[in-house]
Amino acid sequence: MFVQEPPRLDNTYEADSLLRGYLARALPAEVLREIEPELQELGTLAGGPLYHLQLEDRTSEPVHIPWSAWGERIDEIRLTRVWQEAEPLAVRFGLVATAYEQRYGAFSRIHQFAKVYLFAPSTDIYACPLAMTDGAARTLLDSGNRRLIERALPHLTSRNPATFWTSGQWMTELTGGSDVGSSQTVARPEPDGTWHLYGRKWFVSAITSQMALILARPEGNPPGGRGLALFYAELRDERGRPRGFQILRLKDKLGTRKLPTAEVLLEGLPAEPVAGLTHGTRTIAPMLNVTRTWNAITAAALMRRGLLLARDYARRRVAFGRPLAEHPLHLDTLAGLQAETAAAFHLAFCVAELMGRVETDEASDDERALLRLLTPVAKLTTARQAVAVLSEVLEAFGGAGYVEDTGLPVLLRDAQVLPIWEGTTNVLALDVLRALEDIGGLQPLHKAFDVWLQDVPESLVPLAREARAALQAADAWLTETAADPERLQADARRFALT
Ligand code: MFK
Ligand code: FAD
Repeated sequence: MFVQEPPRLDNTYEADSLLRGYLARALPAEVLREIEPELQELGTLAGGPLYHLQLEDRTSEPVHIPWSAWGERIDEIRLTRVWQEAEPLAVRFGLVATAYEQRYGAFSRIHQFAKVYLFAPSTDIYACPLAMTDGAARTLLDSGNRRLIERALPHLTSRNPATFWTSGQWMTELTGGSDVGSSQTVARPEPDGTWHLYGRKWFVSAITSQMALILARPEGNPPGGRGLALFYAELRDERGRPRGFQILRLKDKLGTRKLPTAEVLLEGLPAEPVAGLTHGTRTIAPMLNVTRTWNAITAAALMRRGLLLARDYARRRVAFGRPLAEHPLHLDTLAGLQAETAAAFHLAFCVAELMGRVETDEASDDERALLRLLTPVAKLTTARQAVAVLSEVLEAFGGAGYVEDTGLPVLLRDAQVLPIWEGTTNVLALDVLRALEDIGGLQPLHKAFDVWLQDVPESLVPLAREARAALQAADAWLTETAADPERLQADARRFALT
């Protein structure tokens, strides 16, 4: 009886010519030489034991235990096996720490995100708490709050699993996840100068985190985002019990099902302001920009995982007398996916490169401006590409791509969250407009383009002409719509996606 060979993964670093080619161009040779053994090790784990554990543990999900057998409110969360393995590995490989140790200066973000890119597809969205942890570290540093930096940074950037903390990002309420300024959670001061939070947060991912950055409105503050303040809270007491909040339930989601995302009732959670008692959305913006970059890297990584599997399968699956890999139309389909993946990869890593330069004070003003502009562009573009590419990847397996125990459908389900969380496509398209206003238009992009043109190979000249024409059209559109804000908004998504 015929039995189909399944797709196989090997060392995902070795197999990834896109990543290896990029790192060889982007990093000095001695840096690459030093970090390569680590990338090799991560590639071996990601394509071997972690991938097999993912398949083996496919159906398990986190469990919420609200009460102890004897009636005590405990809100315990039991995590899946992959998640239990992922945390110590993430700490050992310094998936957050690398960015803050800055061992390779401005290249440290490339180093970090190369590891994230290898790690993320094999760890069931454990990248989510890591992204928020990185975002919290950046936000606290940018806030300049010395006490909180000294208290939390050593945990967030720890290389020791016993002292490592992850952070949550508690923003979204029933009133609005895009319109965060409509939040109703209240912060009450106590006579002794401490603060307690009351309200309901509607989506709280990685609810097992030790700390969170939380938006709440100090009593008496005006409505809107400016009336919110950003608070820091340590979430559990020494026995692991929640401090002044209850987990109401875990969300029953389309994807990211290994990630415990909770609804939470705040009943006096002790918290501390991070940077004054107003302008909470402005204060949390560094968190948004960091997690949006993780989102873009994860999008590229999930596409790459799907493609590696589909390419391997094309060599094993025979149809009409020859492997799929020998059918011109199937090859053309895979080549299209490869092109989308490569484009997403380069856009995401371009943001990572700029972030590294900005964080080490090596960036010019134009590069700073470019980072502000390209972060939402990269998040919104790569997220949509991931959904489209992974849908096509499933089709490349035929019916098997639609069957759960192949471990393939989860790729598409997980990808579908990428355009929704951390700002939907529309919200990010509007953020592109906000960024253009902050940086004074498209000039930084024109200048970066001029620099790129200086070394453009002959073969890319027609493409460069097209890109120049697109930039000029964008300028014309900005001038044309300047006096018509409604049209500006209506066109924002089309603009951002081109
Ligand atoms: C695996 C991959 C990793 C992913 C992990 C994800 C796990 C977590 C999942 C989540 O979804 S967490 C929740 C994420 N929520 C969002 O992303 C919120 C989406 N909504 C927005 O982004 C809105 O645009 C926003 C809440 C920011 C609107 O806020 P406001 O206060 O109504 O708007 P406003 O007045 O325009 O902005 C306030 C200030 O913030 C302004 O500065 P000023 O006060 O100085 O004028 C803005 O310039 C600034 N700002 C807003 N966005 C910014 C920013 N600054 C820099 N960068 C940005 N992106
Ligand atoms: P809405 O804001 O109601 O949006 C509905 C639609 O309206 C969208 O299509 C949106 O694009 C559109 N829209 C909204 N405003 C505009 C506008 N001005 N112009 C044009 N279109 C607009 N949040 C957290 O704070 N912490 C978490 O840990 C967290 N984890 C999450 C995990 C998962 C799996 C998911 C799915 C969500 C999570 N979220 C979290 C919430 C997430 O950030 C929000 O769901 C998201 O920001 C959208 O907000 P919303 O659900 O209120 O949708």
